[in-house]
Amino acid sequence: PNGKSSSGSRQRLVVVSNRVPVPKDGSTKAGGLAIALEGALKESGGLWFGWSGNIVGDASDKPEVVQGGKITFAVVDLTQQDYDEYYAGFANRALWPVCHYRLDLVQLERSDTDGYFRVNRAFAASLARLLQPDDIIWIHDYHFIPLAAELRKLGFNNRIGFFLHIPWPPSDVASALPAYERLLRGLGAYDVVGFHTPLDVENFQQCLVREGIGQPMGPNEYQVDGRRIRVEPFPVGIDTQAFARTAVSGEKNALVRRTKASMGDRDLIIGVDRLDYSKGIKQRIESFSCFLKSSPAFHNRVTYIQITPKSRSDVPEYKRMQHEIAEQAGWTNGNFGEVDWTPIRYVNQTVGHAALAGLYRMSQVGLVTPLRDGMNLVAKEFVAAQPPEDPGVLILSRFAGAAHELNGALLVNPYDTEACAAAITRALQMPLAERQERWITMWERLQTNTVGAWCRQFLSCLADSAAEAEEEPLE
Ligand code: GDG
Repeated sequence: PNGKSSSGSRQRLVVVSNRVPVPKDGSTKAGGLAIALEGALKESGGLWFGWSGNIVGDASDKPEVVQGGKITFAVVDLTQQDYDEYYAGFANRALWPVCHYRLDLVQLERSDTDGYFRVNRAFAASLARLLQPDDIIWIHDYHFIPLAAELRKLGFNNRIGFFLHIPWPPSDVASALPAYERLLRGLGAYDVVGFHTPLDVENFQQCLVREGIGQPMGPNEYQVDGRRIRVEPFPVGIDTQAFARTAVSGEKNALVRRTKASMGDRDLIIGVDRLDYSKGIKQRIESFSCFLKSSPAFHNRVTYIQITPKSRSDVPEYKRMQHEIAEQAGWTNGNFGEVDWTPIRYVNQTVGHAALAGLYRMSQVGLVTPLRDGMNLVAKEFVAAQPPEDPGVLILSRFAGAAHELNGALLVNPYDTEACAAAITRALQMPLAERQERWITMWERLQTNTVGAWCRQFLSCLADSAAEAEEEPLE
């Protein structure tokens, strides 16, 4: 999409992600990120490759190819063993907890580590069937760290970039990963490695240097195993204008109207998260209980809606957490609720996109308090959905990547339940002028740092890295 190939034609973009939004019945159903990637793919005509989502008895390495307009979608299946070891095992029980600083939840199985590298090798072999020499390749997320190294082994010299959607921890934490050095060298096989925040970049650089794997070559540039890599922050955004429009039209949504009617004149606090321990939902409910305890004047004056679709239910840590959170919510309602008032409406359901945007818009407070989060798009969506004449207040964890950008939020330490409770009280009492002042700085930021800008910046960095490599080849 950026730059020309040696033959002078536009280079094709190849995107790799674990799940691929293959169009069904001629239409795609995709979130903001998928839409942005689709936009980039359409520009040059592109290929989107990944897992089909299917588990089969005998997986073929020949991808199934579906044409959707200018984009070619190509997917492969996994066997049950692949899924258990690569996905539920190494990706979700080793990489996910370590990258979210949760060493207490790490499960190390040698077979999972082997499975992770084996499946990456198999993905590389399948993708190799479709690749052209000039393709520019953008690989997404923790499922595919070793993919570039496997492609290099097969002889591909293409420009390959990697973006990690989750945090990268400091070296003391990261080194708890099995095959730590191999993963770092795997990341060294990319031309550009991108993270959400400067902190993630700093942590990763520390890992490269401490392990003696990367030699600094210049600002954000390292030499790893004879290759040059760039390591940069690219904070992901949303399609801000489109989301704001959806929120306005979402006010007319039937669910939003029914919810509004059921609230009476109570204020609304909203939380939206996949059911994941990184999101700090249990601590958040504790904070809300603490708020109710310390502020009786707000009893029956406020409702907290927590929308929490289930996620990764086949991973035991997630199952355990589902019970804990449900118990916590039930306890709070039993303890503080009244016959005509349920303090928390806790739902394990997915809400439609327009309804969600409409619910954000009618909320006085957005509670986004992950214990650790790469970025957190809910925080950005909440801000984008607010009415400028009467904006709600965002309470945001300082451990979300979004905290680096959204400094108009009330930043909190999510482990400090009393401080979070005080922030809820402050948000509910905040004067209009202060709410507007805080909101406008965040809104302006979200106008610039959109998901489209994120895509363009990453791809232009990847294209520049190619130009630099030609100008100054390594000895
Ligand atoms: C990973 C990183 C990073 C949630 N419930 C419903 C619903 N959602 C949508 C939200 C939002 C998205 O899902 C969640 O995105 P987040 O960014 O908050 O979190 P992760 O899923 O953990 O994403 C994260 C992200 O990748 C991008 O790089 O920001 O740090 O962990 O868009 O709105 N959407 C609808 N109904 C729901 O019930 N329609």
